[in-house]
Amino acid sequence: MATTQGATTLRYTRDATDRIVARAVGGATVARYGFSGDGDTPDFTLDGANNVIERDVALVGGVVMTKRSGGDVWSYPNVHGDVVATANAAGTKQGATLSYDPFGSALAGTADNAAGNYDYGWLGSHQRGLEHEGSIATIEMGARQYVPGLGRFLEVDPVEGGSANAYDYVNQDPVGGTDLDGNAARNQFGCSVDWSDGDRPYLRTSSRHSRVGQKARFSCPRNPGKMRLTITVYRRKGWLWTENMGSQRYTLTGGGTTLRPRDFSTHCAGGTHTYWATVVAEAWAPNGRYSRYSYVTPSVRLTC
Ligand SMILES: [Ca+2]
Repeated sequence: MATTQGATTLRYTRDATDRIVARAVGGATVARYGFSGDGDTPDFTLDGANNVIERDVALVGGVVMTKRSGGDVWSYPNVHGDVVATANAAGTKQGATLSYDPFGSALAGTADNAAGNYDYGWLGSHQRGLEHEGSIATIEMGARQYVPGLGRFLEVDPVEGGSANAYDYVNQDPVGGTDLDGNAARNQFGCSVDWSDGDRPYLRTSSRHSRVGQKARFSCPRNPGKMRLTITVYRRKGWLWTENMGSQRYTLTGGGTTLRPRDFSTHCAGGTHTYWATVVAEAWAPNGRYSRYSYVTPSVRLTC
């Protein structure tokens, strides 16, 4: 894929698994990226003449060491995984402390920890490449390019329902969630919700109970038992206000949970009213932070 901005043309070459294996600026290949495993984080970098110029070593705690003939660079992340400081081979901090706005725009410069103007900054401990050759920085998020200045992806979501809309990034919660592969929003412990497996949540209600159903699949492989689903049914009461008909909560367990339609034991009010329900899924991290996914069902008109 090639992108041209002003006089600068960038081209990435990808392999069969969509990993970037070469980067060209102005038609000349300036870097090739090599991998030693099946992930999309490069382990070594070659120049245009196929000489190995760098090796990337991912260390515990999210530290990434860039081994270079010109001197190793150590990149240290914050708790979000953003590179906030670099040190040289002697352990001496280089330059100012780096910082970013919530959506990833660099506020205090860019680290030089990879070849050329393609470095690791925001989410740099995950080796998400920051392309800063041109004046508009982009971040390579797996399947898609992300523009931190916009908080949006440049391409449509390859997985329908992976986030709030086709270009949205992690439901606009860039602090609590990530989308490292560009396919679906995940919270910091890898939890995600996939609405694409069936209908959106719906509400059916009767004189005896309401039924809120959907087929969303919640996946929380590293954090089982830490998700909760809350269903709340509302009734429109007059033009300006609504009545909360009550909530029910369900704790989700297991590495992946497919929700089935749920009965909800609220009673229909007398007369003809409009009802709707909110479905909120929350995933907790051990430190108390959580990600939230919410959906409002279409409203239904019912006479009891
Ligand atoms: Ca660089």
